[in-house]
This record gives sequence, C-alpha cells and structure tokens, in this order.
Amino acid sequence: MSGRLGLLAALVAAALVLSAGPAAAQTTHYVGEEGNSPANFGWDPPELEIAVGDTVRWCFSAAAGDSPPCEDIEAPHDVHILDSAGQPVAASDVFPVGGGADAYFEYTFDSEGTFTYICQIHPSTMIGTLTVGGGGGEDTIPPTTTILLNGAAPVSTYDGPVEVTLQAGDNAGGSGVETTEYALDGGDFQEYLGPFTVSEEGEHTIRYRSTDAAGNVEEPKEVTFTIDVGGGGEEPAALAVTVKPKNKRAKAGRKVAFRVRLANTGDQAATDPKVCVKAPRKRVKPANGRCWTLSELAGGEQRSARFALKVKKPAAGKRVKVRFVATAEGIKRQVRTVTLRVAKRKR
Ligand SMILES: [Cu+2]
Repeated sequence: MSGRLGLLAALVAAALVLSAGPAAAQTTHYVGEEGNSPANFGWDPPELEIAVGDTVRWCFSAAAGDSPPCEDIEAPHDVHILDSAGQPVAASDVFPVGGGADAYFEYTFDSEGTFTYICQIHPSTMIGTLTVGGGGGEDTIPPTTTILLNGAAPVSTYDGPVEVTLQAGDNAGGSGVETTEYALDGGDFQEYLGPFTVSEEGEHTIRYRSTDAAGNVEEPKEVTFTIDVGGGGEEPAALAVTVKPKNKRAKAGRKVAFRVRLANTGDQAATDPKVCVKAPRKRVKPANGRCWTLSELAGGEQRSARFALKVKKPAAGKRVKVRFVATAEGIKRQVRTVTLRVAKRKR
C-alpha cells in the first residue's frame, strides 16, 4: 500500500516538473522545516529570491533532496502558494511525519512576481516570501560594454570605413546582459543589434552602454575617432597666378593696368602670399605699389588685385617684359610674364 502511495506521489511530482516546460532545467531551490514545536515551526529559509524559470522544492523529509534544509519534519505540514493578490497558485497535500523520499512538493515559477508560501496547519509562523525576478536575485552591478573598431581597440584616425562592434558582459553571478545601446554623433540611444559601419568622413562620437536583466544601467562610455579617406583634405598649398591681359599696347607717359588673380589650389592655407611686379626700372614704374601682400590664402580660395604701371619715356618704341611673381611661405613660386608694346614717340 505504501508502495502505491509512493508511486502516486512520484507521478504527481513528475507531472508538476513536466508542466513547468523547458524552463524546468534551471536552478532548483530547497525549502525545509525549521523549529521543533508548533510555537516555532517555520520555513528554512523564510525568504527566497529566484529567477524566472527556477523551481522551488519544499521538502518534508531528509530523503526528499538536498540537505540542509531538507530534514525529517517534526509535525505534519503542507504548502500553499499564493500570489501577491492572495490568490492560490498551487498547493500540496498534507505530508505526514517521516514521509520519505517522495515527501516534497515542487513548483516552477514562470513569471515575475512576489508570492507567499504558507503551511495552513501553522499559518502564523510558517509563512515565507518568494520573489521571482527577471532573472536575478540581488544583482546591483551594471554590465560592462567594450567597443571594438575594425575588430581592435579604438585609435584616433581611420583612412576608411569603420566597423563598430560592441561586446557586453555582466558581472559574475549577475542577472545577465539584456540590452546594449549606442548613440552616434549626438543622436538618441538605439538598441545595438550587431556590428555596424560608419563611413562618412570627419569626426565621429559613439556613446554606448548596456543594461542587465535586473535593470542596472551602465554609465555610458564614449569614443571619438576621425575618418580621413586617403589623406584627402591635406593637400599642401599651391599657388596659381593669372594675369590679364597678356599683351597690352601702351604709350610712354601714360598708365596701364593689369588684373592679377591669385589662387590656392591646395587644401592647406598659404601663409604670407604675395605678388610682386618686376620690370626694368628705367621703363616702367609701379603706380600703386610694387607688391600685393596678403596674410593668408585659404585652401581653394582665390583673390584678385589690380596693378597699375606708369610707362616711362625711355620705353617708347620698345617691347617691355613685365613679370608678376607670386610667392608664399614654403611654396614654389609662380611667375607670369606679360608684354607691353609701347608706341613710338610722335615728333
Ligand atoms: Cu506546518
């Protein structure tokens, strides 16, 4: 007869375990009896924090499982599980003293919440509190996220697209990483779903953080890097000069003018650029200054100036070469030559 009862209990227990589904493979926690008289019977432990999917076994015999707290009970007990609204969730039969290996009751908790476990024979002392968390007991430590750029520790400059990988891990014994997020170039945080690529040239900032299942949020970390493809944007300054017109008829005693345009065809700024006019002193005299001087000419910038020249009398009937010489600090000079064809003097 006791054999039949034992078989029945085993079947009930097996059915309970099976009903728990795939999560039943997770941790099993044990609760036993404490005390030795109706005045001080209690649960051991009286409080329990478990993860979703964990199983709790209330045992009423040393043969019922892990010991301690499974011990032979001093009096008959049962267990009723109530939810936070006091509604019954599950209940066992009454286990007699010396119940044997099958003298336990198990339940698997598949959702978060707070529950009460109570022996209805000793309800004032055998009352316990069970907290089912999102995956962890008392994890209060946030996870740690590591960033990899092109599969390695970040450096300051890249010459092409950058693949961003975020790796997150929770502390040992923690509840586990739930989400990892990143914010690109001052944008909102978005969930990281896998490596992504940043390819736009210029400076980029990525902020990143992870959150564990217990809700601990990592203080965001930040990395800044620059993408500079092929060194573009760093071409040295270079001068280009044009002078118009290239040939000009002139008369001795009169002025002529040339339009000079100076351009910086590089990317870096040209420092102290200037254009100076050079011509035979006896024949031509600069009328508004020999040199046109700038403090700087930015990359890609161009400016123009007007040079006025007074043609002297000895130039009459001559062809006069006038040179415009452009220079800047550390840059190859550029020269343009124009010709003045000065009319003969009339008698
Ligand atoms: Cu009891």
